[in-house]
This record gives sequence, C-alpha cells and structure tokens, in this order.
Amino acid sequence: MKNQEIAKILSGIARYLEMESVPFKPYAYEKAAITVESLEEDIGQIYREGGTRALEEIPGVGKGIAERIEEYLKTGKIKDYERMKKRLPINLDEISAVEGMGPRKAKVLYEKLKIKNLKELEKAAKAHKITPLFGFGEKTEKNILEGIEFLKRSKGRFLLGEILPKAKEVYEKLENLKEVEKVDMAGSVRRRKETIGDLDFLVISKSPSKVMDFFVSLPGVVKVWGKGATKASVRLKEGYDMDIRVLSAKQYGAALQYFTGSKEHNIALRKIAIDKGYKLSEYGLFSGSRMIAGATEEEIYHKLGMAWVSPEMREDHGEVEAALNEKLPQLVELKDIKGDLHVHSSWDGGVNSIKELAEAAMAIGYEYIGIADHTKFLRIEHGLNERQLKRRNQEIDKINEGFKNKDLRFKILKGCEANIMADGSIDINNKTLAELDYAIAGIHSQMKMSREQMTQRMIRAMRNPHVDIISHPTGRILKRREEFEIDFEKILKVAKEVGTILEINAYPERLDLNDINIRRAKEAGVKMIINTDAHQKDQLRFMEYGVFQARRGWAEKEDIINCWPAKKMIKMIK
Ligand code: DGT
Ligand code: CA
Ligand code: CA
Repeated sequence: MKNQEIAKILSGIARYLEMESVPFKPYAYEKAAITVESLEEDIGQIYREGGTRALEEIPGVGKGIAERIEEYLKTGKIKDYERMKKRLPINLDEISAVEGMGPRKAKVLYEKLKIKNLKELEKAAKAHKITPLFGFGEKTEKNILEGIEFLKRSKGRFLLGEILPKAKEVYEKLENLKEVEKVDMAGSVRRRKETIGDLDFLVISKSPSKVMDFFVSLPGVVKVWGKGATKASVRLKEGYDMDIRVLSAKQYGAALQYFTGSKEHNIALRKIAIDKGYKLSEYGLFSGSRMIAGATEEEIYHKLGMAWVSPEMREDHGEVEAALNEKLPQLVELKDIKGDLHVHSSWDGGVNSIKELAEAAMAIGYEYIGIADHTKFLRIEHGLNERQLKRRNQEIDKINEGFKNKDLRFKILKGCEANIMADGSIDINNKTLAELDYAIAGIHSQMKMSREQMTQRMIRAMRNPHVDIISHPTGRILKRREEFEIDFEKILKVAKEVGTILEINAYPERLDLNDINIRRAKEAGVKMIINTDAHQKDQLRFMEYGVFQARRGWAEKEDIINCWPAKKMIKMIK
C-alpha cells in the first residue's frame, strides 16, 4: 500500500504551497492528505482499476491532485514537489514539529538565516538571532526553545494510532505462517499506551529458526540489530524497532506476562509471589524448583491469588491490590459505544456531508451521530456563525425526517464545537446554542495563560447552562504540545456541581483526557464521553483509541455517557 507515502507527499506539497502563500490550495492538499491517509482501500489498486477518474471519486481529491497521485504511482516521484524541495531545502518535518512553527515562519528563517533543520533553529534561538527578525519577538524565541525541549523528550516514541495498524499487519503475517502456533503482541502496545517505544512480539513455534528468518526479512526491515536462535530485533524504515521471541507452549504465559509489563506491574507481582514463597520470572511461577504455572497468564494470576488483570491496567496504579481483593473494574469496551458526538461535517470544511457521516455511523452500528461543527471564531476551520448553524440544523432535520419515514431508529443530533474565548465566554449566542441538541465547547487559542486565568476561563464556560461537554480538556497534542496549565481538581469540582461532561478525545494525537485524568474524573464522579473529533468518515474508527485510553483510566460503562442507552444520554446532555 502506497497510501501513507502519498499522504505524506500531499501534505508536504501543502506545506510548500503554504510557504509560497498560494491561497486555498494548501488547504485542499492537506485535506486530500488526510483522506488518503485514512483510506482503507489501496490507492494503487483504485488507480489500476479506474485510472485518474476513480482517484477523483475520493473525497477531497480533484483533477490536479489526482494527476499528481498518478505521476507518483507511475514514476515514484512528483517533479513539482522535487523542484519545490530543491528551491527551499528545509527539513520541514523537523522544523514544523516545533509548536508554533508553521511553513511561513520556516521560510522566513531560511531566507534570512539559512536555517534548514532543528539543530540550526535551536542554535539561532539560543544565540538570540531570531528576535531581531521581523515579526519574531523575544517570546517566540523562548517558545521555540521550549518546543524543542518538548520534542526531545518525546523523541523515539511513536503514536499508538500510527503504530498499532502496523503492528496488526505484522501480527497477521506471523499468524499466517504455518510454523507459528500462536502469536501475541506484548509490551506497551499490548497495554495500549498512548505512545510506543518499540514493538514486542511473542510466538509459540517448534521451528524457531524459520520464524527468525521470516521476521528479519519482513518488508520494511532496514537493519537487523540481532538474530539468535529464538530471538531477534530489527529496525523498520519508519524508524521504530521490533523485537520477537519464540517460546515453548509450556512457558508462553509466563513470558507473555513478563514481556507485557509494565516493569512496575511486574515488580509488584513478583513481590506477591515472594510473599507466597514462590518465585516468578519470564520462565514461569516456581515453588522451589517445581514449576506451578507458566502456560497461560490466567493460571499465573490465579496461583498468586488474584484475578487476571487487563493489560491496559498493568501500570502498578493500584491494580494489583484491586485484583487481590476482587475489586477490578468492568472496563468499558468498544462494543459498548452507541454513538459519537464530536464529528465535523463539510459545513465547517470537514471532508464528508452530514448524510455520508450518518451512513458511516449506521454502518458501524451506532444509534446516533452528533455533528459538532466548529463555530465562527475559528475562521481557519471555516467555523459557522449563528445563521449558518441554523441552516445546517435545517439540513439535519430534513435528513432525520427521511430516516423516520424509512422507519430507521438512527438519529443525527445537532451540536457544535464552540470556542471558549480568552475570558471564558462562548463565541455563539445563547439563543442559537439553545436550539441545538447539545453544545461542546473547547479551547483552541491563547493556550499560554496563567494557571489561575485558564482555570477561571474554563469554569466560566462550564457554568454557561448551554455548554454540555468540554472537548479535549487539557489541550495537549502528543509529541507536539504540552497540556496547558490548569487546576484540574477545581475543574472536576465544578464539572460535578453543574453536570459538565468531559471529553476523552480519541484522535490519536490528542487522547485528551489522558489515563490519569480519566481516573481522577471517575473518582470524582464526573461523567465522560469518548468522541473521535473525526474530520472525515473513515476517522470514526479512531473510537477504539479513545476506548483504550478510557480502559487505561479504569473507566466503566457507567462513567461514559455514550455507552448509556441513547434516551438516557440525550436527557443528560439536554
Ligand atoms: P516501550 O517499548 O518503551 O513503549 O515500553 P515497553 O513496556 O514495551 O518496554 P520494553 O519494550 O522495553 O520491554 C517490554 C516489557 O518487558 C516491559 O514492559 C516489561 C519487560 N521488561 C523489560 N525489561 C525489564 C526489566 O528490566 N525488568 C522487568 N521487571 N521487566 C522488564
Ligand atoms: Ca516495547
Ligand atoms: Ca522491546
């Protein structure tokens, strides 16, 4: 599949066009990149079967873009793009990864200071060479250095959302190998941690050497760190590593338990074993020299006097005590989700029409979908004003009417994702908010406020009786932007008091609330909702990442309002 490569190039072109200040086009390319990236079909296949015509059927792909995709599929490159890169040889991946550094700023920095990459940017910021430039104040220099520090801290870790699909591909290939009796992912990817250092696989096989040969010659392997009789480690072209171990069935459970981690969970478990006079290792649970468990994880946990613990909870955050005392939560599951209330339609520049989104939601088996278009403050996101919202609502009413006539129980809910202004007011008037089924409000600007100010800002928004849900409550973007400063305890207190629902945003870069905040909200009795923030229909499948995060935060069905019966949920948000 060339989808990812092509998406990357389209988004590269978008950034070059933005550097050149070409109007509208960057947006179109960016949008096409998002679509191609989350396309489930192989784009090469689409082209082979239907030519550029078929490519143009992909939402967001027009004639020009289709031709460029064709050029890439035929020749392996796009001439225009190569020219752009030659003219402005900037490592934009590096530079624009720094929060606040867009393509236009990168261009100024290249033209004035010949800055091409992160290293040169850091050097220039430290030497205060950026301040004297037009439009780059002293604060920018500080922000750049903070941004670079943040990047360094998250370096070498990959988003679960980008790496899990790849892990699944490898998993399937191993599973289909006839020498493989059983395969599992282990490590942080099995625990569904939001970022992943490397992938770990465990396999049962009687012919380990065959499995080793297969593993080190998987497509995309660019380096073999090591290859032994039963274990191997490789580097993939995308920059991450994968480890594999082959085991016998007898000790597979012990190895799976050990290599799933976390290390902290394992240490806690080993202590329980010692207290019982046993010894626990990756080879099994032993009483003296006699192995008393090892084939499955379940028997190991049971022999230790505890219930099996879901991998997402294995962080030594109290799960060991809970498992000993039969107090483990009934974690929420993907199949419990009945709908998604944070979806952007073509009204605010999203890719799909409301009808297409509704159909996609029905295909998943949802009972409802909530359209939460951006509102007017967010001009770059084509935010809607009061009048446009009204017109959009009419369209929704009409589609809903059609569903009713066809006896479909499915419903589209009228929402919005309004903007919380710096003073905590909402950018849409109360009258219009009252006409919606629900309103989400979120912070999208001015994130560098003091903790006190930010807390008051959020609280004021929550106290607006028309605001039902706060989207991505801490504003973080993984590997890019730290959470903003906020007194989360206070937020929880007010949320509990006025019944505000906090969002678990399932978008892979956000996953906001994070696991720890989810746990805190649950304990404070604050209700949450898992939403995808999809900007196109294929992104509705991001829901699973939100569910993983919710499980890592010990959330149960009753904590998550879109697991409730639809009627009860609607009553809650009205
Ligand atoms: P990652 O790869 O950084 O996202 O995180 P993990 O948890 O996948 O860590 P990794 O790949 O280094 O090791 C996989 C598991 O193996 C880890 O979760 C627990 C276990 N493990 C590795 N090293 C140690 C160790 O020194 N002590 C203990 N108790 N367990 C270890
Ligand atoms: Ca790992
Ligand atoms: Ca590893």
